[in-house]
Amino acid sequence: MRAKKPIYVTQPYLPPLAEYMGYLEQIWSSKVLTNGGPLHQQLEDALCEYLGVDHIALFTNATIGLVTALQSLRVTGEVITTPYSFVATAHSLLWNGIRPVFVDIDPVTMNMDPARIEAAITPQTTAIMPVHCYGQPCDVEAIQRIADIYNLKVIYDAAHAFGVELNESSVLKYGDLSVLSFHATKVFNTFEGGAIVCPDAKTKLRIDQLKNFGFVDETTVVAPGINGKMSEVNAAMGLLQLKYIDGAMQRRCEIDATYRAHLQSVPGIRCVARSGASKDNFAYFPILVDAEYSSSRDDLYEKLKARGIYARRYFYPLICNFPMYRGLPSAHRENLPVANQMAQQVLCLPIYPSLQPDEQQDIIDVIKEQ
Ligand code: T4K
Repeated sequence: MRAKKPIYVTQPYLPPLAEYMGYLEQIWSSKVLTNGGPLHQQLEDALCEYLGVDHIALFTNATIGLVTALQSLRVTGEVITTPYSFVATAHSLLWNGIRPVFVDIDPVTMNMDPARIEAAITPQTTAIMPVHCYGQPCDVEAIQRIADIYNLKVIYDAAHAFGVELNESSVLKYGDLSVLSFHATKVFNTFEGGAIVCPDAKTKLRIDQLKNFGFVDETTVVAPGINGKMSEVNAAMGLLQLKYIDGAMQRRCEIDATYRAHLQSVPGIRCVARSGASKDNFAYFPILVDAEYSSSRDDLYEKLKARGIYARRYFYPLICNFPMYRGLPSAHRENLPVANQMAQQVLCLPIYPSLQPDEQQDIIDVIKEQ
């Protein structure tokens, strides 16, 4: 059996093109293409309302958002982070001249294990950068307790956590700053894009200056800022996506439930639990393939690929195993047994609103073939 057309791990949600054209006409008529234009301002307001947060600074992508978040809080020295993430998490540290210190993850949530943080703190540690991996909330209370004791900043890489709530409130409110990604592959997309969720207007103002080269007015530059601004065409896509986001998330929820119903009885396949959030976004569908399954994770990955189903091994290889990180003392395999094991077992299955029921059934059938 071969899938009729390629099935990717994700496909962007695309709202009706005719509605997008309406926004383009507005841009053509205003002639404002970027630098904090009207649609950019509208999207910041709309996102604050939708997400239930007070201040948002839009960005050109999450990577530049992470780099700027660290710069805005003047983080230096060492930052404790997770190796089980997309490489942009640690790259944002290197771009600030900061040394990443990797700690292991929890085998159930796949997030940074708070019990490992204290032992990794040194006099050089200034912050913690956890990731809400797959949109699953970190143990935010435990992380904050440690941060308070040692006077550390907490910057969440919330690239996967759009719309996620914990105890009926946005998970983006925890820590000093949270950084979202609006990349094409994300639950909510602006083609490319991202945002920093800020706790107050003063912090947002500094971040807005840093994403605009460090300008505070026409003739004054106060810091070596970057160009991190979101353009009007990206903001327009965001405004349009917001109209349809609840339906898109509902469809993801149904796909998640169907996978769980069909795969829970397959020996050697474990669906990663999604239990932490009071509102979930179903951003990814990771499974863990263990020795009980009839083949290895990589054989299953190749078998799916041969049928036109492009599952992905997020996050293999671990960040700490890339050449620019593997020399760090914290990158040693013995320091990160859980992350190393999960990276060998994980496979993210396709999940996106336009995935058709027969396509999902094909995926399930291939996994069930022994
Ligand atoms: N922190 C975390 C935890 C992250 O996961 C990410 C990004 C970041 C920070 C940085 O965020 P940004 O700076 O990107 O805003 C993808 C994404 O490029 C990346 O944004 C994402 N995480 C990462 C987990 O996945 P790739 O290299 O796997 O993407 P790619 O191009 O192979 O796309 C996957 C599939 O999606 C394709 O097979 C087909 C489909 N696709 C993709 C694109 C780009 C489409 O159908 N249309 C598209 O336009 O990294």
